[in-house]
Amino acid sequence: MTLTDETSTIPAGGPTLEQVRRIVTELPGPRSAAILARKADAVASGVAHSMPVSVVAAGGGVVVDADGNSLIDLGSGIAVTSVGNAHPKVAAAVAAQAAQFTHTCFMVSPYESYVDVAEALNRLTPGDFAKKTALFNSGAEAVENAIKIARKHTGRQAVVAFDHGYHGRTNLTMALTAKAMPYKAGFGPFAPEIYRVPGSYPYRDGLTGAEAAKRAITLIEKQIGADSLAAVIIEPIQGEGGFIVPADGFLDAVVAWCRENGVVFIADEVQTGFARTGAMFASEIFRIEPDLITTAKGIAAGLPLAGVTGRAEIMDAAHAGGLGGTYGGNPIACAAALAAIDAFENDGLVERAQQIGTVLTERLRAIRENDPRLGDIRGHGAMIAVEFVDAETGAPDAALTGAVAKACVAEGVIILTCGTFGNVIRFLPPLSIGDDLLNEGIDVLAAALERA
Ligand code: PLZ
Repeated sequence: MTLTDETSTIPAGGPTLEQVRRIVTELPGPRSAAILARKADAVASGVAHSMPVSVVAAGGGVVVDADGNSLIDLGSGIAVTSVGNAHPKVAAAVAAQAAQFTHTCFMVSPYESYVDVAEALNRLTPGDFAKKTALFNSGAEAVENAIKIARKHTGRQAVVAFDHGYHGRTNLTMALTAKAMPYKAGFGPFAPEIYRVPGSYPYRDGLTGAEAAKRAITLIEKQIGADSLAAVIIEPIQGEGGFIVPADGFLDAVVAWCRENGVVFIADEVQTGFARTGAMFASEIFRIEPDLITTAKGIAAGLPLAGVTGRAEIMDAAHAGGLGGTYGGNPIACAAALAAIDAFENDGLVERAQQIGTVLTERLRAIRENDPRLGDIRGHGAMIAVEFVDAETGAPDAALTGAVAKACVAEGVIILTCGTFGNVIRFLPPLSIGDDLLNEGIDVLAAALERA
């Protein structure tokens, strides 16, 4: 099936899209270049982009641009299109809902799909206790609301976040986010009563989970005091900060301390949630049961939707009318989420994420055998990263990372970097990608590394 206009033949998106890497022009090609020139004139410079293309279709494991270039997708729009771009069930659910009603505002006239999503989140998130959910539009908004709820529940104000943490770009979440450039520089003043402590970064701190937890807890007790602390918020695997997997024992020790001290433990699973890590939620990998969990990204396959889910007595602390927003839990986004959740639960996507993790990890380890610049390979499931270092000193090598990423982009592989030191390449492929494209993407990376 194709959509045609006078000038071009644009393929339909979704899994029927030809699954191939094909570069037919330089990037950007002439059509993309013309659109990107208009972008430069019309769109604020602060909204940057990493791929020099203008997209017309995507699906399976590829993204197609306006010039007919077909790129291997190893980013999923930053961990969002996990079920696959333009997934047929999602596309059908969105179209059907759009034809039915597009918006009422759930706070004015409620509808069933919001309740369905809440029930699904209450059921799927870890913890065998009574839970409730509230829906929002973005990951940052979910995080903001989790903090509001924790403060209301505890009657306390302080919040602890961690080194290398990322929680969003709004004012409160900028304060929670660790990295200044590009997220915070020049945008202050930031929200008060946010404190940052070191977490667990085994490759760089060499601490056991118990040691790292003790270091964090001591700082919290000495510098903040448990009596003032509403919440501790952490990504079970830190995303933008470099796919940092904490040492065993770190998260459970922090959770146990929070519980002893009446502090709300919030797991930010915006990036790790929904099968991404080879578990429905990364908290399961570390056997923790957070009091509150924030979700977004993968939940609705690209439609803007986010959630806060957690212990019913905490979630109910906010007074009626205290939580909400015009669009939170929009019916089209909820329809997309229900279709995506159906795919996560019934199409073997948790297992597929595990397989993708095995393929990526084995390939990257084989490359490392002859290339000590690959300092650390880490992650779970379809959330894998490699940290590049100077082979002699072990210092972060952002220049190499940037050069390799740039070479991959030029050859038609969508690759994302991350990390506090800018020296991490992360792999977040859609779970709908085939092994052939996955391997081809790594082949391109390996060749780029040899040249770099
Ligand atoms: N919490 C753990 O990963 C978003 C940010 C991309 P929003 N991460 C991608 C960018 O440069 O803006 C994220 C996250 C975690 C919160 C967020 C924020 O989610 O939906 O972007 O607001």
